Amino acid sequence: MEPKFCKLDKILAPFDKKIERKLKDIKNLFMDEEKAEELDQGMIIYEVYEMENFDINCALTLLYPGKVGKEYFMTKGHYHEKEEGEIYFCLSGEGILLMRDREGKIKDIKLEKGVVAYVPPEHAHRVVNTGNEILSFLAFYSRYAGHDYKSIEKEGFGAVVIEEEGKPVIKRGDLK
Ligand code: PAN
Ligand code: ZN
Repeated sequence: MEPKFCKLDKILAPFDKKIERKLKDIKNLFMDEEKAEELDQGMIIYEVYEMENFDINCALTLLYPGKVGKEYFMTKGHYHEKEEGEIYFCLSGEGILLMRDREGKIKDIKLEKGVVAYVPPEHAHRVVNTGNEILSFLAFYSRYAGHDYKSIEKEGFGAVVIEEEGKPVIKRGDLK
């Protein structure tokens, strides 16, 4: 097992894996799917740079600012397949970390530079960019945690973050 390092110069470098999510990949997550169809499908909503290690992975997410209608850009959101928690560390921007337990109860933490947040096991998590600049954050999680996207795709998250009178508002309920 060799020690390894990454440099945080906008991206983790050298990183092992890069994921790009474009609007076309996640348009079905937004409430107003018609509006999503009207926008540029090739627009990048977020990028993830992952450093894979022996047991603990580290990933940098760059989530771009923007909205589909009133709804802010966001990540897909997932549960971990194993009962594993995760640490988020916000580097820049403004946003909301949404968490949903298995009963559908929603919790949230405001993200801004310097916030370290713990996502408990059995909580789906999604990040929403409520600001005008890139929201960047690091995530630290078990390499063996696994990502379950299907449950959220099937059940929905149960909360959306929309802009009302220029401010982000979390709407809970039987929403997407
Ligand atoms: C993060 C997320 C990253 C992208 O690294 O994977 O922000 O979000 P989605 O995976 O929901 O598309 C994390 O939570 N890792 O476990
Ligand atoms: Zn995660």
